[in-house]
This record gives sequence, structure tokens and C-alpha cells, in this order.
Amino acid sequence: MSSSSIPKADLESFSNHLKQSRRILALLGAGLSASSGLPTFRGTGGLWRSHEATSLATPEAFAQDAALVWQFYSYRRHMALQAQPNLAHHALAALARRNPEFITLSQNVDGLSQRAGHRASQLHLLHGSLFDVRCTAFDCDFIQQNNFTDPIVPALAIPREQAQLKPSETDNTGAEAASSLYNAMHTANASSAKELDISDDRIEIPQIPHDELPHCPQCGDGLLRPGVVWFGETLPRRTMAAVDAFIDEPRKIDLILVVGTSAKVYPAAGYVDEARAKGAKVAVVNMDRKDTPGGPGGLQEGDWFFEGDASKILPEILK
Ligand code: BV8
Repeated sequence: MSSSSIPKADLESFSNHLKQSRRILALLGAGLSASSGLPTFRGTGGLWRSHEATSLATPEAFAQDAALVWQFYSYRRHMALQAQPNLAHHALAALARRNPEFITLSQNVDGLSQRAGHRASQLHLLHGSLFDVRCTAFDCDFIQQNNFTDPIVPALAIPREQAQLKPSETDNTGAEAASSLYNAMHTANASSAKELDISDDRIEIPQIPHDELPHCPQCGDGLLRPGVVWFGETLPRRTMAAVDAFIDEPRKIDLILVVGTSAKVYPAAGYVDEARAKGAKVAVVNMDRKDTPGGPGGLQEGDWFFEGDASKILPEILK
């Protein structure tokens, strides 16, 4: 939807409400970064659509095959570093600069909001960041933020050219095979490697020797892990406490923007109802009308649904 196709009445009523709003929340999802070229999770070509991807974002997967999980995250770090923040990231960062009582709850781990200059004090990363790493040794507290090294270790090098599926070539590096797999699925819009009819012997994701995976510089022997929140893990306590403090304030919340998210992952998606319970009106920006918080028909009287690409809609409605 280009700006001219935003229904005039909706744009007017939303703009009036925005002008009178002080306490504003935004819940951001992968759709915000879609037009920066980063695949979403559940839509077409989404990372989670493939069984492999979803099963890689768990502590169990990491315990079972750290090499493959690191190849998946190294590939996503690489893609995120190649991407640029889009106009939606910049529009949200500008709103934060104009209004210190606008806070953003981002499910995204790609770092693009930060690179658009979104103030860190007003940006809460609910699911961590691809660019944080932490030690898995039980007695080591090493955490490193903003580790943009790409690849984080030589063994995780992603091939320079867009890796294509290279059947039966045995010299594929593990990362190359992993990115071939994701590229192939993404390109073919397949929901799993199986759908691509790739027998195991064609996609070789060789085990990277354990000692070539990222290890902790502080304790020397702990394996480092990506600083993201996996399924089954609790969200960062400090982050949740900061968000709860904002929501639990006695004053009402005027508005929550829900941008580019299927609102299927909890407790993140639950913040929409919490904001509503504090008086917030809801404005959804999404390509897909089905994806409203609370499922189809989840919108209430007085809410807005702006259908289309966030990078085109947000600069218009947040003007
Ligand atoms: C937890 C980081 C305690 C890793 C991710 C109830 C309460 C609490 C927990 C649960 C519960 N029910 C179930 C659970 C367990 C689970 C959960 O929610 N499962 C889901 C699948 C049902 N939650 C957890 O495990 C959480 N932990 O609660 O701890 C606990 C533990 C166990 C049991 C109970 C309690 C931790 C969840 C965090 C998981 N980590 N990511 C990584 O990225 O690798 S989640 C992952 O999904 C991403 O972070 C992503 O941001 C998030 C949500 O996805 P979306 O961002 O919405 O992306 P999606 O592709 O789905 O949608 C994109 C949308 O954009 C679409 O609507 C599309 O139409 C739209 N779009 C596309 N293009 C555009 C666009 N819109 C606008 N413009 C465009 N151009």
C-alpha cells in the first residue's frame, strides 16, 4: 500500500490520535525488516517455515549439534550485516527522538533498529540480538554485546557469492552448505529441505570440529552461544522488568503500534492485550489482514489496520 492508498479517513483519525498521544508502545516483528531483504519466519520463504529452522532455535538443538546451530546463526548474522535499515526503522527512531514516552518492544534480533539510530533507552530487545554472544560454561558470566565479527570464527565463513545449491560437491564448507540449504529453500519458497527433494547426501553440512567453534575468551573453554532467546527460554529479566514498569505505571497507555508481526510468539504477543487493558488503542501495520493480534477478527472498534509494507506505511502515518 503506497501512502496515497492509505484510506484518508484512517490516516486522518490515526494522525489526530497520534498527536494527542503521550505514552506509546510499539511491538515489532520480522515484517519490519522484510523490505531490508531479511526473510521473515512464518511467511512465504520464512525461516521458520522449514522444520530445520524452527528446530534450530532451541537449547536442545544447540546441545545436540552446536556446529549446525552456529552455521544457521552465522548465516543470519551475515545476512543482517549485509542489510540496511529501511524507512520504517528510521520513522520509528525519529518518533522515539520526538517522544521520550514512546518505547519499542522488538522481537527482532537483526540489529537494524539500532543501526537506524533508535535510542537504546527506548528500544527493548525481547528476544536478544544476533550480535550478542555469551558463554555456556555454568561458572562463567562472559557476555559480549555488539560482536559484529563476520564470520565470528574462520570455520563459519559464509561464501562470498550467493551460495547456490551445489549437489554432491564434497568441498562445501559447512556454512556454505547451510546457506545453500537456506538459499535454496528461500528461493524455492520451500517449507523444508525435504520439499526440495534433497537427499541427505546432496546437502553436506559437515560437523565443524568442536574446537573450531567460538569459544569463551574469559574462561578459555566454554562454548559461546548466540545471545538470542530460544524457544523454551525466558526473556531477559531486566528487559521484562523495564517493560512491566512502563505498563504498570498508573497513567493510561494511549496507543500500541503492532508492526510486521504474526503475533504468535509469547509472552511478546501478550503485550498487546496488556496495553489494551491500560486503555491503548491498537494500530496494526501488516501485509496480511489475517495477522492481527488475537487472530483474525482480533481488532476492536476504534483500532486501525494499515495493510501493506511497513517501510512504506510507517513513514506516512508517523509523519
Ligand atoms: C518463554 C529468537 C517461558 C531466536 C525467537 C505462552 C506464554 C509463554 C510462552 C509460551 C506460551 N505459549 C507457548 C509458549 C512457548 C513459546 C511460544 O510462544 N511458542 C509459540 C511458537 C507458540 N515461547 C517461548 O518459548 C518464549 N519463552 O515464554 O519462556 C516459558 C518457556 C516454555 C513454556 C512456557 C513458558 C521465548 C520465545 C522467543 C523465541 N525466539 N527468536 C531467533 O530469532 O533465532 S522467536 C521468533 O519469532 C523471532 O524472534 C520473531 O521475531 C518471533 C515472532 O515472529 P514474527 O516477528 O512475528 O515473524 P513472523 O514471520 O511470524 O511474522 C512476520 C509478519 O510480518 C507476518 O504477519 C507478515 O504478514 C508480516 N510482514 C511480512 N512482510 C511485511 C510484513 N508486514 C509489514 N511489512 C512487510 N513488508
